[in-house]
Amino acid sequence: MQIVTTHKNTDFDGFASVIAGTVLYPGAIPVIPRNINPNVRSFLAIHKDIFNVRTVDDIDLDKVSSLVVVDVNQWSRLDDLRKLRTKEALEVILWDHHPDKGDISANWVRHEAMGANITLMVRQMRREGKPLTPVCATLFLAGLHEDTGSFMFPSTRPEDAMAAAYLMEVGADVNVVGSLLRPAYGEKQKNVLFEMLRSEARETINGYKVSFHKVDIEGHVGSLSVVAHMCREILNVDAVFGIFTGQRRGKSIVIGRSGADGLNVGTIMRSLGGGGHPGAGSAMVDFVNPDTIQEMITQLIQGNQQASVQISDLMSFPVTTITADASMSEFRDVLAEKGCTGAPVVEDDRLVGIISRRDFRKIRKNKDMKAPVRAFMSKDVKTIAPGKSPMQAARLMVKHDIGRLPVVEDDKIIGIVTRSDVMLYFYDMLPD
Ligand SMILES: [Mn+2]
Repeated sequence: MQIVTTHKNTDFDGFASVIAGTVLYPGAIPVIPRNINPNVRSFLAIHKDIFNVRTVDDIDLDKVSSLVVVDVNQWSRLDDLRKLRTKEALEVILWDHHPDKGDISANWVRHEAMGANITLMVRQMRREGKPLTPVCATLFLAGLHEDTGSFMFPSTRPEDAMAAAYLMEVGADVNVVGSLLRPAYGEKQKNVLFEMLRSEARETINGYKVSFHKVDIEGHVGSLSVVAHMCREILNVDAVFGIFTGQRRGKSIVIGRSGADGLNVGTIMRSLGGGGHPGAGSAMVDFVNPDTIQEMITQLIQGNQQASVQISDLMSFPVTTITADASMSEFRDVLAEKGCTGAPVVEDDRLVGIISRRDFRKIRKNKDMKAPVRAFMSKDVKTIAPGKSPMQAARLMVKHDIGRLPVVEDDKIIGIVTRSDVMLYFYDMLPD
């Protein structure tokens, strides 16, 4: 007997991948964990007859000779089927898209980092020319949207969008996808969200706006990840960490959501013993006080950040400067000669202002061209230190509506960073 299964707390990507498994391995029986996400549960309530899924209770484990594992790479996340780990002569086939390597060693593996696991399986079905029903295509598209945050999570790959295009071509219904993914949001979730907003503690860690929310929860509340996601949308911070206590004695559930490229929640959650993607993750932490968890996350973000790109990696140097006494026409010549659009203004090697091409607009009469740069420069110069992040530079530029930031260390200008340097970084086009 061959079975296909996925991780506990099954989401649409996991469930879609199980169904895709039954298409790719005809005859394989779909086995889902007892614990599945509420919106997948309501989907199944309506579509039960179509998919004929079983749970582990319906399966005689002794008869299983082949196990297809999808959208997960760790035995511990497999419900009771993890008992198969020690079974001899069991064939294991693994399909996974999580960037880390787990502990399931398989006879056959397809492991590629993608936004969604279903992407890998749709690509294969397409290659093999497997026909798909519109219902299947719709379910698969729901998995794709959910795991990629509708193609906006940093983990999204071009292949995800290509798989989505194919699914739409073969009849996936985007209206149904929209209603399937509507979050399970009720009275309990609303109370938790209000409590999260009330308990907000915001910090700037290495240039990222991060908010922590320590919330004590009475009884069981599902869909906490949905609430954490909504919380981040409302606060518009780079990352949100909900630290929930009280659900299980002695344990805290930590749920993180990030929208910032360099702040990988999955890595942080793995360090706390959990898992996830760059944009979303969670961990169950034993016997730790919530303040300690916040401290641990803060340190992980700091550590995480040290290896990443700093202003000193993007800045240009040496810097073309101009003296405050130089005339505007000399400044015009410098711009033409150096091909730049502005320059820091110095006096005795000290930074006293900044001037750009735009400042020529202030010139009314011809003789103004003979006036010194100091008369037209802006004296309120914003600078940045070389160790800061591109995100911090971008924030300063937006906040003060400026296009260039001198990079200053020990009162000396060591470089300059412009809008286009920062933009190149964010679009991932920096030369290596
Ligand atoms: Mn997935």
